[in-house]
Amino acid sequence: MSINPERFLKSLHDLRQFGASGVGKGVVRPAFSDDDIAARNWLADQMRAAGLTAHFDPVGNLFGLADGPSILLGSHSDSQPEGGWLDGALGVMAALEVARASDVPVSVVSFQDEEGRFGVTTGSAIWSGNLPLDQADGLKDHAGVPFAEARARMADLAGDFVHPSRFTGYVEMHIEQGPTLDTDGEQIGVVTEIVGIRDMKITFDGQQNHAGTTPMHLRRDAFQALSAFNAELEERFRNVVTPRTVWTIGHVSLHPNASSIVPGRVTFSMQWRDGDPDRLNRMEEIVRATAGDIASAKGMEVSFGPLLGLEPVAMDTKLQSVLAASAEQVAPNKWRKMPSGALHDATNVAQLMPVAMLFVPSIGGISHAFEEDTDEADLVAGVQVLFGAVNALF
Ligand code: HGY
Ligand code: MN
Ligand code: MN
Ligand code: MN
Repeated sequence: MSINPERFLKSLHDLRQFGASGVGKGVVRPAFSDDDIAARNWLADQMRAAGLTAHFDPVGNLFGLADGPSILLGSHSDSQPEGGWLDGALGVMAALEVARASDVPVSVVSFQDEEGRFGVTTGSAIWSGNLPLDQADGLKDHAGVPFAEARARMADLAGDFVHPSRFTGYVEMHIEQGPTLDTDGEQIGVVTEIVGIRDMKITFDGQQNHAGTTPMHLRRDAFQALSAFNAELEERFRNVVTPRTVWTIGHVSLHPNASSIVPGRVTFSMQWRDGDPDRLNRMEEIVRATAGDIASAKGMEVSFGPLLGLEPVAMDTKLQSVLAASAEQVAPNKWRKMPSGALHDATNVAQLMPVAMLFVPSIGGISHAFEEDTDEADLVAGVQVLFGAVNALF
C-alpha cells in the first residue's frame, strides 16, 4: 500500500484549473466565487470516486465522509484574491490521495473561506463554534456583500453540519508559506503551535472637500489620518512587540478616491498576530488608543468594526510524535519541528479534537502571491509523511 505520486500531482494540477489566473501557476478562487463553487462541485465528484460520501454543510464546508469513525484530513480550497496554487489546495488533494491509497478509514474536508473574505478562517471557525453563525451572517466582505448572501449561493447543496464526534483527529498538510525550510534545505516541518490573530476594520471620518481651495490647516483629510496612525502605531508598539510579532494594514478603501478631492473617509483593515494572547490584547488597547488620539488631534471621528480573532493553539503532542516518526522515515535528518506564523483551519478544529499539521517548503518563502510554488519532490514527500502517519495511527 502506498500513495500514487502521479495521480496526486495530476489531481493537484486539475484543481488549479479552477480560477487559474494566467500568471504562473497562480489562482483567483475566493470563497463563494463561481470558480470556488465549481471547484467544490468537482472535488465532491472526486470524493465520490474515492468511495467517500460527499457532504456540503450550511456554510459551504465540503466533507468526503468515510463510513464509521475516521481520521479527518484536509485544509481549504478557496484562495486569496491573488493566491498561489498550493495554499490550502495541497492539504485537500493530499488528503484525497491518502484516502484513495489507504485501507484505514480516512475522511477529507475542504473548509470554506479559510482566506477570510468575510472573517478569519470563516468556515472552520463556524463549524468549531469559535464564530457563531448569526454573527458570521452579518460579516461583510470589502465590497459590502454579507456572508449570509454569499452562502445562500450554495444553499441548494447544503445539508446539516457534520457532527465532529465521528472524527478521531485532524491532520492538515500545508505549504510553510515562509522561508525556514527552503533556506535550510529541509523537506518537512512538524508544527508545534499556531499563532493567534486579531483583525478589525477601522474608519476615520473627516471632511470631503476641494483639493485646490481648502487650505492645509483647515483640512480634515482621512488619508492623512491613516498615514499618521500608521507611523504612530509603530512607535507605540515598539516596547511591546517581539521580532515575531507582525501587523498589517492590507486593505484600504479611500472615499471618494479622486485626485482633486480631499478624502473624507477611509476604512482599512488592521491585523496583528503573535503567539502570546496577552500581547495580542495589549496591542488591541494600543490600536484603539492610537486611532482615538489621531482622530481627536485631527478633528475627526473614528469607528471600529467587530474584532475578529483566534487564540494561539498548541498541536497535539501524540499526533506530533507520529508525524515526526513518519518524517524521519521519509526524509531522514531533513525535517524539523517549527511554529506556524500563518493561520490554518487546524486552529479551529483544535476546539473539537486532537489536531496536528505538517509543512513542506515554499520556494523563496513566497505565498499569498501568484509566484507561490514548491518542488514536486517535496510535495510528494509531504504526502508520504501524511500517509505513513495516518496508517501508523490504526
Ligand atoms: O492569513 C493566513 O494566515 C491564512 O493563510 N489565511
Ligand atoms: Mn492556507
Ligand atoms: Mn492563505
Ligand atoms: Mn471644480
